[in-house]
Amino acid sequence: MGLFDKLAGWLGLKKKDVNVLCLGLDNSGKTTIINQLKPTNARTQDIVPTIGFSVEKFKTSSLSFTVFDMSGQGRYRNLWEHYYKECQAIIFVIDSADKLRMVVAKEEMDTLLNHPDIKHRRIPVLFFANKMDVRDALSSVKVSQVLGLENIKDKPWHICSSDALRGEGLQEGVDWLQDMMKANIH
Ligand code: G3D
Repeated sequence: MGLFDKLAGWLGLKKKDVNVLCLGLDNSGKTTIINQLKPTNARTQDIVPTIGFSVEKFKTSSLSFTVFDMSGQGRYRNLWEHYYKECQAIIFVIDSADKLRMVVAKEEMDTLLNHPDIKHRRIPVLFFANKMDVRDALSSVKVSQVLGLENIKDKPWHICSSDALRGEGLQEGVDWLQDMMKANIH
């Protein structure tokens, strides 16, 4: 059962649509996480593997996920930024074992949070410090320090360690995100 099934059911009753963006560098674990989260009856809507840029969308009647890589695709940036306007929640995935690229992840996160379509909105942002099972992976506290999350003052955010292969840590993050989204929907 997808971890978002309950929320999808609740949104269905409320007749509301919610778009969740799942972002992060390539290889951070986005696809693995989303496969665990997406509601069981979600359909893959479109996978658009244009050169250098691919977006995946999953949708149930009420909940949709848009997933894409933020790395190595600088010139496609305007294509992915197009999705910012419609999102109501963000999941940002970090490979806690990839210390070399953590600074790149931070740059991407800063650019995202300063984008005009994101900056002034109180969108909840859930961070997964993924691959916690890898030896030498940074703890969620350390990842949070490297990313400077304490500087995010204008949005609710939360960070969880996760092992997406085993599904560990995902439920805690999803519970937090669902609470935030429910609080925003009347
Ligand atoms: P992406 O969608 O962000 O590009 P993927 O990332 O979900 O495709 O994952 C990239 C690789 O990391 C995959 O390995 C996947 O199995 C692995 N991975 C994802 N999450 C975890 C985790 O929590 N722990 C560990 N150890 N590995 C993880 P492959 O070998 O298939 O490329």
